[in-house]
Amino acid sequence: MPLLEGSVGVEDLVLLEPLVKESLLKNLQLRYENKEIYTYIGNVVISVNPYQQLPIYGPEYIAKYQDCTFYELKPHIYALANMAYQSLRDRDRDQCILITGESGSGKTEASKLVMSYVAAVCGKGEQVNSVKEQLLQSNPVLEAFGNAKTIRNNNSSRFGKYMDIEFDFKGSPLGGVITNYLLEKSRVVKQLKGERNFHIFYQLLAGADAQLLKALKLERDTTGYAYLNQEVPRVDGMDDASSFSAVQSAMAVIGFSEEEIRQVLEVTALVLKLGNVMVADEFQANGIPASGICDGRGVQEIGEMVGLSSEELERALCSRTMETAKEKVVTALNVMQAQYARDALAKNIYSRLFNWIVNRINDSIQVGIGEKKKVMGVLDIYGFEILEDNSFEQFMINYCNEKLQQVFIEMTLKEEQEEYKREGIPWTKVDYFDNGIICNLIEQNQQGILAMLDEECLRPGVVSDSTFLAKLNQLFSKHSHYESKVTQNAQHQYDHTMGLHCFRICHYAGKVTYNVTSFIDKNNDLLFRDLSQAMWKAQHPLLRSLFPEGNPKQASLKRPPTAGAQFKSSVAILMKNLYSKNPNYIRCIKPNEHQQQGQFSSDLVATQAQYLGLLENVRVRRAGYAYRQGYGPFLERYRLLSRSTWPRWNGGDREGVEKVLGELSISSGELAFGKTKIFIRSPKTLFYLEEQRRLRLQQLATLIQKIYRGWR
Ligand code: AOV
Ligand code: MG
Repeated sequence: MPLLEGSVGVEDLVLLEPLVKESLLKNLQLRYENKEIYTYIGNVVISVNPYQQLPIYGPEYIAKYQDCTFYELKPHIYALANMAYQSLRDRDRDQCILITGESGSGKTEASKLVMSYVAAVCGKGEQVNSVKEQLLQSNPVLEAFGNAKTIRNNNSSRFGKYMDIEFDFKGSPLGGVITNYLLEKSRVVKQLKGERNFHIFYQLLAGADAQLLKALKLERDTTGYAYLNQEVPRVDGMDDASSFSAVQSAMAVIGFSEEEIRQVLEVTALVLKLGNVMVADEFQANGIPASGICDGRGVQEIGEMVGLSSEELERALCSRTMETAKEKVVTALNVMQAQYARDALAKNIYSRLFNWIVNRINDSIQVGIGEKKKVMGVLDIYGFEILEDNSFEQFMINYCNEKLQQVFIEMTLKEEQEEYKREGIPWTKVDYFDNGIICNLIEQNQQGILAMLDEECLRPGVVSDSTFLAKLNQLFSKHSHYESKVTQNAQHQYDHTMGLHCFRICHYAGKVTYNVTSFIDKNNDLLFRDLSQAMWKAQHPLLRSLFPEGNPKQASLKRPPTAGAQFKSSVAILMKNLYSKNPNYIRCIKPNEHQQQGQFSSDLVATQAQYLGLLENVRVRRAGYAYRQGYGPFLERYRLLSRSTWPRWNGGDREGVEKVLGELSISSGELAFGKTKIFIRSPKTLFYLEEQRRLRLQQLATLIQKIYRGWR
């Protein structure tokens, strides 16, 4: 076979010849340059972000893919969505669609394509359509509150999302459940150079009419807000004002009442205004410096908006109450502490608001208990990130990606090899990197980095980010995927890029240096009780409901789990859920760092192809066979192709399959007979079988018509 078949490269990398890194890249590039952004490895879809609208989506294309089997048309996300949906509907297998790739590679767009495809092909009727609308409209709402412009992606997801779409036995959608993972809430109070806060803030300021702005006591100009990075008020190609009306109508479609929408916007405005609350030095009567609020009007406005006295709010922001068994001691906070308290409050209000919105959407789309369901899960998380300065958030995000890579390895590569073993088919072992060792380094009970972090957070005595780092250095100095200044010095490696407060993990997708500053604090994620109690005292129903622990009657002394522990357990639940379903993979690739169409940076793609393990994936797939099916169903589908098995066959399934394939004289190298399944090497043989079947069906139909006419 020539290196590249036709001018646009091979559609399935399994057919690539010779199979080496260079030809794989060249193939992806050639396709990309011809606007063929999708390529298969067997049933895995590789998607290279086009950064332009291609005319390959919409009803016409959906209709085309709906009537075809997976390999019949050009590779497309629609083909994958179709295969998953049909398998769910006709074979009663729960599905999950796993979309991975680094930040800006196109995961969120891919997930929306999957959802819109499924919505277009499943079920009909008024009731069903309204469910579909609600499911689809959850996207703009969650993107407004959970996405932001970053250096890597103008619409970057800053939270992880897993959505189960639930269907009845006929394949009509009943509703769904959304699970969200760790919003990057530090963004609420601070953004990196060139980045923005969450979209909703800008949308609100740009899109609210004068009346709404007045009611929320906001100014239209973004420059007045300390929490909004002043460099980038706008993003190219993004219309904040029109997005705002889209978000409002989406909320209405989902079922938020007008009152609920108003309250959500009030809380959003509250966060912005909180950022402008200035804390400055004051002196107590005894001369000890303490903090006070110097912009009284802001606090008063906030107080009026949420029904809280300004004294109460000021007290909560500027002092801290310590309770012992016997007495209460109130201490004044210094300016730094008070600013910290203010920012902690803003972050907490916003992230709790986000959770509330997700729960509210779930209330609308949830399915009645007891209805028999089939499920399709769609996973779209934040992609792997390497920034200049990586903190706790990147650590969590990359940990999650590490786990997903493990799912991919286990479910695709390992499963493929094991299936061959089970079926007794000869197999040449393909080596691939198993990242289990890195997952363990991070998450192992009592011994992993997260466990060490928790230990430091809970340990009495003086703890700090440095004691945490010291502990890691001591424990992991010999670990092959851990590095730090200390371990490097011990090995006489002098790397100037590594700071003293840093540790580095060699992730499957590359080395990332994490700065431990604030790890303890972010993991603790504690809010001074004064603040939660003040919020609970507010008259504003939504705000108040976000702080149930502020209720003195409910205040428990039990410490809530740390942010890391919560994240780890939600990731574990996610993994269990994914393992219980039939996986379908979309591997997204980012073609360049500039969010530009038509640019294909070979180096950048090569790195991604390498860590996504594309070559190993093709090798495994090729060492093997592109297609396999149990003898029973295979015979059922193709037995009409042989005189021995049609119209009647009394022998065993396997013998039947041998007869059919023998009569079609398919070369024996193309086939392997496993214990329970037939394996076919190339997709071409499958096309051939399908084509023969189609012709035969036509023949039979004509025959039946003839007989029928004869009878009349
Ligand atoms: P991500 O989800 O993988 O990043 P997105 O799906 O947000 O990446 O894609 C980034 C941008 O690339 C989008 O806003 C589009 O402009 C463009 N894009 C992606 N896929 C397509 C497509 N199929 N057709 C046209 N344009 C596309 V992150 O959320 O940052 O990891 O955390
Ligand atoms: Mg995204």
